[in-house]
Amino acid sequence: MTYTHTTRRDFLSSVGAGILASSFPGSDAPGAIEPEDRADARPTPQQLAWQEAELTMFLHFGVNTFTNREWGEGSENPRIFNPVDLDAHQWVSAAKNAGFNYLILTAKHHDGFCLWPSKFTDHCVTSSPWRGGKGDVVGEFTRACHDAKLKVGLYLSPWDRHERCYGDSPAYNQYYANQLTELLSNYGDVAEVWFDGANGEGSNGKKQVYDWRAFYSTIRRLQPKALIAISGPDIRWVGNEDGFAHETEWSVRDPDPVSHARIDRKVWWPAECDVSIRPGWFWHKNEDEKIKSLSHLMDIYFKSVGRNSNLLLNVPPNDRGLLSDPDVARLREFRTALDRTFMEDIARGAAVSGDSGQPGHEGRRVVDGRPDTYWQPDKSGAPYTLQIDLTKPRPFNLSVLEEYIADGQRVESYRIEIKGTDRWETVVEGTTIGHKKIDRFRRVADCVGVRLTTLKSRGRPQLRRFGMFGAPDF
Ligand code: FUL
Repeated sequence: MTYTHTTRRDFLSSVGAGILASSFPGSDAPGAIEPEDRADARPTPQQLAWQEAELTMFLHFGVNTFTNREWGEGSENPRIFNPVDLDAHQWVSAAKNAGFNYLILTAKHHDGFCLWPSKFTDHCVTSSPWRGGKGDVVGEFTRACHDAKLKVGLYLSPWDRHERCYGDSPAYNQYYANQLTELLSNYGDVAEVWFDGANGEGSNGKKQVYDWRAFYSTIRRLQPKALIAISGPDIRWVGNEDGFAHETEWSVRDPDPVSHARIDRKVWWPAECDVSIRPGWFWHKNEDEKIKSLSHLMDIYFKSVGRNSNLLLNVPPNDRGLLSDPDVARLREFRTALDRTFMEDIARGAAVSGDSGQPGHEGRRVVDGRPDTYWQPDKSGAPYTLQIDLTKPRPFNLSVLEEYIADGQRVESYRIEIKGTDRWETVVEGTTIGHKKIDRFRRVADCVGVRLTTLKSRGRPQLRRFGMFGAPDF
C-alpha cells in the first residue's frame, strides 16, 4: 500500500488557509521588524522553560497507524484501533533517556478519531476493541509523562473530517471547545497545546471558521501555564517540516493578528522545528527501514536547537502501541552522539579578556558554567570583544554561544576568530544568537585561543555562554 505525503505547506497552499501563511516568511524576512524594537519583548517563564528544554517529542498515533495512511478520511471504523501491547511508559522512557523533556500526543488528528473517551462523540476509543472499549490513550500517556516528571503536550486537530457539524461554524467551535475542555480538565497539568492550522472544507461543503479567541481563552482559563503552539501566540512554526531553522532566527517578532490579541508591539514568539524521524508522521511498516540516519538527525539538531529553536521530533508508535525497535535504537544513538559532542567544554574556566563587563557581569561569566550569569560589556558602542586563552593547544571545531534571553534577544551579528599555534583566522561570520547558536567549522588541531566580536546588537549584548568543543564528526 502507498500513501501520499501532504505537508502543511502543500495543504495550506491547496486550501489557501491564511492562519499560518502569515508566519511563512523566514525569520530573516527583510523589513519585518524595526531593529531597535527587538530587544523589547521578553519570554514568559513558560516560554523560557520550554526554550531551555530544547527537545520535544511528537507522537503521531491513531487510526492512521492501522490503515497505512497519513491523513484519515474520517470514515475509518473505530474497531481497527487495537494497539494490543500499548505501553505509554515505553514511549516516555525512550524519550526521557534520549533527553526529551516535553512530549506531544495527537489526541485527535484530522480523521476525528479521539484517543480518549470523549463524551461528545462515539468516534473514539470507547468504540474500539482496545481494552474492551474502556481504554484511554490520553490518560495512559499523561500519567506516564507525569510519573516521569516530563511535560505533557496535546495536539487536537481543529480540522475534523469525521464530525458532522464541522463547517457549521458555531456548532463545531462549541464541539471543539468541549473537547479542549475535556482534555484540559481531566488529565492534570498540560504544558503545551499544539494547534495545526489545517482547515479543510466540511463534508457539507461549508468552510469552518475557527473561533481562535474562544479556544485560547478556554486554554488560559483551564491551564493558564500551557503554551499555545503554531496557530497560537506562544510558539511559532518555523515554516518547514525538515527540522531546520533559519540562519537568522529572531524570537522577537511582529505580532500575528490572529494569534496575538494586541497588535501594537513586538512579541516574543520563538520558533519550533517539527520533523519526523521517519518519512511519514504516522507509523508505516514499510518505513521501519527508513529511519533518518544518525548524521541526518545530528544535522537537524545543529540546525534547530543550534539556531535558536526547539526541536520537535516525531517518533510514532506502531500498531502494537509501542515505539519500534529501530526508532528506539536511533534515539539511543542520538543521545550518545550528543553526549560525546558536548562531553568537554574546553573553554570552561579558561582565562577571559577583552571588553570589561559591568560589575557582576564580567567576561569570565561566559565560561563559568552557570545559566544565570552573563557578560555585559560596560562600554557603550559596538563592536564588543571577548577573548578566551587556553592553557594548552586543543582540537576545536564547534562553538556554542548563548544569550541571556530572559532579558531579550539582542545580538544581530558576530564574528568568531580562532588562533592556532601561529596565526588568527576567522571561522564564523554569524547573525543572530538567541537561546543557543551552534557553529561548526573545519577542525583546528591545536587551538590556543578564540575571539568573539559582536558587531551589531540591539543594546549591549548579554552573553551567558561561550562554549568550545572538539566534537567528533558524524
Ligand atoms: C500537518 C498535518 O497535516 C500532518 O499530518 C502532521 O500532523 C503535521 C505535524 O502537521 O499540518
